[in-house]
Formats: sequence, C-alpha cells, structure tokens
Amino acid sequence: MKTRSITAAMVLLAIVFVSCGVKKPADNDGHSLWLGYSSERDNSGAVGVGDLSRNGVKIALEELNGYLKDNPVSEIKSWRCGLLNEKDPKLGDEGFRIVFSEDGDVNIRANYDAGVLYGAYHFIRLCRNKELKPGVIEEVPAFQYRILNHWDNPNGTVERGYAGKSLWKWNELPGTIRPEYEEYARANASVGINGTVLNNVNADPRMLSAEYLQKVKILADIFRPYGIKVYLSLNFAAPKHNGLKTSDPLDKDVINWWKDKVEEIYSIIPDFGGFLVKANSEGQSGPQDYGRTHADGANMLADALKPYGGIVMWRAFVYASTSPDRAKQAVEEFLPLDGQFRDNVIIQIKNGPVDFQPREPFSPLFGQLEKTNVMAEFQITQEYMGHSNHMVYLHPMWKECLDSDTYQKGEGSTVAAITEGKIHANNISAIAGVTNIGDSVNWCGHHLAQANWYAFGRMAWNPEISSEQIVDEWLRQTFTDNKAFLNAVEGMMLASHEASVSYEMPLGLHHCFAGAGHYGPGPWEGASRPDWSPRYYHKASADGVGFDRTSETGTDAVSQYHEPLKSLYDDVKTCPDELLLWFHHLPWDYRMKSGNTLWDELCYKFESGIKLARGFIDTWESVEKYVDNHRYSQIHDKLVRQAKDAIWWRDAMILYFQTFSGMEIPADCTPPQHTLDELRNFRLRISNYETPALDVLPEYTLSD
Ligand code: BDP
Repeated sequence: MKTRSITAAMVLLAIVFVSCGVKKPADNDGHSLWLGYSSERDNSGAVGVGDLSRNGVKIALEELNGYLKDNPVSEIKSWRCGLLNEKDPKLGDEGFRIVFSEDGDVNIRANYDAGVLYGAYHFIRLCRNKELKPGVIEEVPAFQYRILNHWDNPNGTVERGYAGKSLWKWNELPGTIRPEYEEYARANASVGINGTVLNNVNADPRMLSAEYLQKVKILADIFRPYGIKVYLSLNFAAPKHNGLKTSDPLDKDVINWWKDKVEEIYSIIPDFGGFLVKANSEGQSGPQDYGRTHADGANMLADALKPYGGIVMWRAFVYASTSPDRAKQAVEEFLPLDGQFRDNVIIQIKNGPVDFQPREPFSPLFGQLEKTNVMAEFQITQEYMGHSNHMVYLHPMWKECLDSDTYQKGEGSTVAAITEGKIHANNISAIAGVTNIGDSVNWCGHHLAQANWYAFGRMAWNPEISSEQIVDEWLRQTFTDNKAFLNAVEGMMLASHEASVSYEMPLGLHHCFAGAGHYGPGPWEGASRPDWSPRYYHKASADGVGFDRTSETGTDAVSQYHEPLKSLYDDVKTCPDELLLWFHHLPWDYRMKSGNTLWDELCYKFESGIKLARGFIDTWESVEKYVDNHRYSQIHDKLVRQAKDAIWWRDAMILYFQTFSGMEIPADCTPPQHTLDELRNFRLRISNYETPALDVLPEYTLSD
C-alpha cells in the first residue's frame, strides 16, 4: 500500500513537472469551429443582409486581411485577390489559381467570386497548417453541387439532430437575424460547401408557403455572398394541401400548381437551387399514390425548374414491408426507370443499401444506373453511431464507399468516379451530407464531431484527400499543432469508426438498435418481418446468425453487384469478414479465417471495440495539458460514456445471441456487467428519437 502511494506521488510530481513547459490554452467553447481567427469583418462589427456590395471577392479580402494582419507570415510581403480579366475555362465556375511568388507576393484569381473566396480559404488553410511554398496552385471541385441536408422542422426540432434545436429560428424570421446564420455560411464556404437544403425530407408543406418563402429569402440573402444556394425539401402532396383535388404529377392542374409555385419561389429567391424529394417512402406521399412512377414525379418538378436552372434531387431511399429483402428494393424500383429521368434530375442514393448503418457494402444502385445522374447521400449526424455522445470520425467510412469499385464499366468504376460523372455522360454531379448542426454553442453537440462537418466539405471538394490529412488539418486549426497532441488524437480519431463498428455490430451485422431512437442495442426486438426490426436483420436462431443474401439459398441480393464482386460476396470463403453476416447466415461454430469459431470471433470483435473505446479515454487524458479545460472535460465525459456504451452493446448482443448459441464467452473477454433481463427492461425506458439522458443509461464500471 505504502509503495503504491509513493509511486502515485512521484507520478503526480512528474506530471506537474512535465506540464510546467506547456501553457494551458484559455477556455474555448468551440463556437469558432476550425476558424479560430478573425476576419476583418469581425473587427468592423458590420452586419448587413442584402448588402449588395458584399460578394465573394470582398469577403475573400476581409478573410486574408484579417488573418494575415493578426498572424503575419514572414515570407508573405503582399497579397491581393480578384476576378481574372480573361476567363480561364480550366477553372470553371468555382476553381481558383493562387500564385505565390518567390518574392512574397500572393495573387488569388478565379473566373467568378466563389472561386476567389475558395482560393482565399485554401490559402489561409495552407498558412495555418504551415504548408506554404512558393509556386502555383490550381484547384477545381470534384462535384458541382456540394450540399448539406438539414432535417429541420418548422417547429424548431431536428429529426435525428443531437446538437440542440434547429439553427433556423423560423418564428423570428424574417425580422430577427442571428449572427449564427452568417457564421454558418462562412464555415461552409471555408470548406467549399455550396448548397444547403434547409428543411427535413419528411417535409412540412408549410415550407413552400408565401410566409415561409419570405423567411427563406433572408437566409438565401445571407448565404449568397458566400457562394451558397438554398434548396427546399418538398412534400409531394403540397397541391392537395393547398386545395387541389389531387397531387397526381400528370394532372394538368397539378403541373400548373407547381409551375406557379416555382415561379413564385424564383421571384423571391432568384438563385434558388431546387428541390429535394422523399416520395413514396416511410409514409410520404409520392407519384405511386396515383399509379405513376418516380420518373413521372421527378420530371414534372424538373420541367417546372428547368427554365430557372434548378435541379431535383430525388431520393432512392424506398422500401416496403412486402419486399423480401429491403436491401434490394432501390435497384428493383429504379433500374427499370433508367434513362427516363430529365437531365436536371439526380437520384440521391444513401451510401449503403439499407440505412446509414455503421458498416454497409456500397449501395448497388450506384453501379446499376447508366443513363441517370446519381449522387451519394452520407449521414454526418450520428443517428446510428452513438448520437453526439460518441466520438466517431466518419471520413474513413465515407471514403470506403466512394473508393468502392462497382465494376460497372470494368475496373476503376468507383462510386466516386460514377458520381463525379467520369464514367457516364452525366449532366450534373453532386454529393450530399445530412448535417449534424444545431443551435448548440459548439454547433455539433460533441466538439470532435465538428470534424465530420469539416471532412464532408473537404471530401466534397476533393474525394481523393486522405482521412489522415483531413483530420490533421482539422485538429491543427481547431486545437493546436503540437506534435504530441496531433499524434495521439489523430490516432484515436482514425481508429474511431472501426471501433464503433466493432462495439456495435461487427462482421456485417446491422440494425440491431433499440426502439426508434437508434441509440442503444435491442437485438431481441421485433419479429422476422422486413421492417425495422433487429430480428429481421440478424436472423439469430439455434442454427446460426446472419442474413442470407446469397444466390442459391438466400435473397440473391449479391446479384445486384457486378462481377467479380457478385461471386466474391456470394462465396462464404471469399466474402470479406467485415461483410460476412450481411451476406451469409452461418452456424455459431462456423470456422473463420482466423481459426476461431464464429461465436468466439464475434466475442473478440466486440472486445476489440471495447478496448479501443477504453483506450480513447487514456489517449485523451494523455493530452490534457494541450487542451483548454472546457473542451477537455466535455470531451472526456463523453468518451467515458462511449466506453460504457461499448460494454452495454456487447452485453446486450452477446447475452442475447448466447440464448441461441449456448456457447461460453471466452475467458479473456471483459465479463458482462448486466444480465439480459436487466438490459431488456432498460429498453422499455427508451421510447423516442431523443438521446436518452446520461443518468438513465445503464451504469458500467470501466476499471479492469
Ligand atoms: C432514417 C431515419 C429517418 C429518416 C429516414 C430518411 O431514421 O428519421 O426520415 O432515414 O432518410 O435513417 O428519410
């Protein structure tokens, strides 16, 4: 005992000693995001909506002046930015050129305002990351439309939002203008995001009313100088809500109603971007209500928007409880329509075939449509990955999808290449992310979740940038460029997605969530119907676990993939471990490539997730001296909850599966801390979409 306290005292002394050299940063509430420097505008204190003198060039100069005056860079002697006298086709609408001469002159040029602005932000990023070298830099974005989707409702709630209420204060608009609106625009522009859908895909028809359009106009005016267009989600039944007898897309009155509505919108917001549509999905109305197709619905809207240059993003997220395999339905419904959509329609496809699970194979629809514009939809908000309680850096997961080869036109037909329009003669290219932004002071609920907003923008600009580079850039700008801090925290963030998969649903398991809130585990829920029930997805029984999607004995979902993927997934011997139970139903004692039984492998996978999550706490504690107290302790608390949740997930999943497998948990795994009955009873307390309050979550001890 005595020796222990002496050692503890020595460790404490050592910590005090080491910390002496590092000055603890002042408290930071996280509100300034990765933009912890002032633009010249911040210093002037000016706020102006509809100020016609504001444009991208002006803002670019304010940013450069603000940054460089406060943070002089010895190599930089002078700077300027502006439009090119003669347009350079290579730079397109949004590209830029930065010339940084040997004698210290910086010159940022572009064809249009937005490019100048992106060039300025890029240049400042290089300065802040100390990557500046004399020479010429030219960049153009990979995707034309780089769009955030807000699932925000007029009443201020946010569907699947875990960062407070909606940023948009509809009840205050158009009269009251909050500074956050412009801060939001600035943050988006700084990473190249150029569009935002303001409202939930489960759309309230009120959003298209004359009253709301006046509110939307204010936001559009604030965003415009930052190169950001606004879009709206629409309710397909809007004509009926407004007194028409039908919303049939082939009905003359309906067609005219939409034409008039679109005309009205453009008279108020001349650069309105277009519509996002969720139709015939989860109870939303759509063309199929009238015996029409998705193409009939989308084209009717596209025709109305065409004269103004607007687009329709039509979602492929459709399913019905009558389909034997939900994962197949998007291809079944959309493939027969290939070639029927107008050229200003783009089909918005979630990254995986089911629904934003911690790991899914890429949606096969990306590789199936050839004559239709397609785009990917990612979820930045962590509906299925611990809400804003868990630290999960999502870029590795998104990149896994974009880099996946569909083999549609042979090798190299990756999801990125297809959606960028490199494989087919697509008319438009786009990418969307469902935001994690709310009105909480730090915007995203978890300080480290800001990295996902940042990463989405950087990826939309350039899908080739690595996860390592993005997290490194973000941490330097948001925390510090201290090497020890960066090494530790980058490692932790880069491991976090794999950790989340491992402690929630490893080896291709999916949708084992409790209730509709999708926070904790509920593998015992539901029946074997093709709806949202965990039992339908994992199919655990005495004979094994997993969803048989093979060609011989299963639903044949594998056939929606091109060769060689189809055979690779179909054959249990070649199917990658991480998707094994997505495609195969296997006995508990199935021998894995590792030599373990499937049962042991599952236990060890969960264990590895628990270990990683526990390790994140140690890593964070090791960098305490580099982080301000405010963010340090908030992040620390959340990491503790994350590690507890990791054990909760394992306890629930494994104890439930054990009722079928009858096998023992390997002795070297963390022992369960709750019984199955306790966990099932706990489930009864989770009933809605919210994150359960921390103090009602099951208690776990983290010591070994
Ligand atoms: C699911 C969400 C639900 C959304 C739906 C969608 O649980 O709240 O409305 O996706 O994307 O992930 O439409």
